[in-house]
Amino acid sequence: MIPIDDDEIMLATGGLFAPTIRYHEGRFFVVCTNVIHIEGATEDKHENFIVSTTDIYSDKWSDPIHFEFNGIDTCLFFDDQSGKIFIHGSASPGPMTKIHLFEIDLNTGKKLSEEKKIWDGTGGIYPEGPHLYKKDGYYYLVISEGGTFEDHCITVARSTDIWGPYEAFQNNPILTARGTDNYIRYTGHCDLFEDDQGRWWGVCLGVRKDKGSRHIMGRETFLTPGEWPNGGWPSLRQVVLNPVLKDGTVMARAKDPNPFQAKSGVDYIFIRDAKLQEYEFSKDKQTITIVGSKADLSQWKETVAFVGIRQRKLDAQASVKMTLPGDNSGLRAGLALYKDEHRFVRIFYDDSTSEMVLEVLNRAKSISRVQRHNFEGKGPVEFRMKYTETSVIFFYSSLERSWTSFDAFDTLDLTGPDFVGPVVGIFAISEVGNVKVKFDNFKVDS
Ligand code: 6LW
Repeated sequence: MIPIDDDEIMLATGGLFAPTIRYHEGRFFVVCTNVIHIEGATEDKHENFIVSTTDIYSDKWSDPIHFEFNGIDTCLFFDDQSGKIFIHGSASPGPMTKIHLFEIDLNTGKKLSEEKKIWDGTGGIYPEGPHLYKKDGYYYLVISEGGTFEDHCITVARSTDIWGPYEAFQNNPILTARGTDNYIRYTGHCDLFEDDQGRWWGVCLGVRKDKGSRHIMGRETFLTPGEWPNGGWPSLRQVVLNPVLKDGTVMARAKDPNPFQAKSGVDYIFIRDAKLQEYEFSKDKQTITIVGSKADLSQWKETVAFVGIRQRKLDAQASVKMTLPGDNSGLRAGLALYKDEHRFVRIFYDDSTSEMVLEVLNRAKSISRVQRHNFEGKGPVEFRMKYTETSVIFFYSSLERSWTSFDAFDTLDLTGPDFVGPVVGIFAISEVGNVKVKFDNFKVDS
């Protein structure tokens, strides 16, 4: 647990940190870091790797090419001047991480040069998220500083030599929401790109933080317009929900249904290394049968019989129908709004007490609440979760009982300094072992 500003606590964060996508000579590359916490160790283990594909929508990627780098936020740069390929990243240890660079053999992951520090930012903590660009004869290095939350910002430096020395822009940061009461805050970790009309944009992380400090979705990805004059420095507009471009165009979210629909099942998320042999998905992905795990959501060592989809909207709903496997299954199974092993809310059927249960847990805020309803139903049970920016309410119904709800809870109960937002998932826990639970029509609005 890491204390953060205004005595909030950031809980252990691990797994895949910020990936970068790059395109070069017909191939898409994703470079990323899997951050592993080793119990009792003071340093995280950083597994850096590159995967690639010629068709980004094919869902067919190469095996990972691993490479040695003690840090996160690795990014690829293809230098048209030298024909060389470079990795740059945020080298540990923190909080004063450094931006390092080295040449790499993309086929083997082997370092082809020594690894050198090229910049340590403008003095903010955690210089990270480095992205190199070549423009008008300069190498531009855009990074994030200030840490993930209130002080997050974007700074830039440039050099005529990729190895430096890099000269910092006099008017850094080029993007930050610190010290404002904007709705969109914690903006940082930005990648710049030019669209096919020659307009520059920044795609960055941030949160939607309401006046009550709720930001249940955690960090989301935002797009903001920028400028990058020839020979000059890049600039970015403060991130707002619907930016108005110079030509008067108002940028708005894609109309529902969202055209960016993932192929069914490709957005399923599991907890740690799932035992996929214990999941059965029907061809149309509408029926999911899972074998209950002994490990519960609240522990952090083993995988759990859980499969979910990221919550993508503030005001929406999720639902699923569950068929109970019969008596003495020792089963606890249902629908969860899950952030991590310390923070989740779940509605579930408890076979050992024949009750419907709502559990709200957030160890970082010392919140632990349970509500129980007697439930004698035997047929299929339907669960529903309706959520808005400020509150969530869980319902259940069965052949024997019409829709019944538990008390709504404030999203502030699950809000906290974290990297990502919640996952809505189905789960099945059983001490008995080999208890199969069938879920139908699992839907999360997107
Ligand atoms: C990302 C790092 C960060 O790797 O968050 O806030 C990490 N900064 O740059 C996860 O997105």
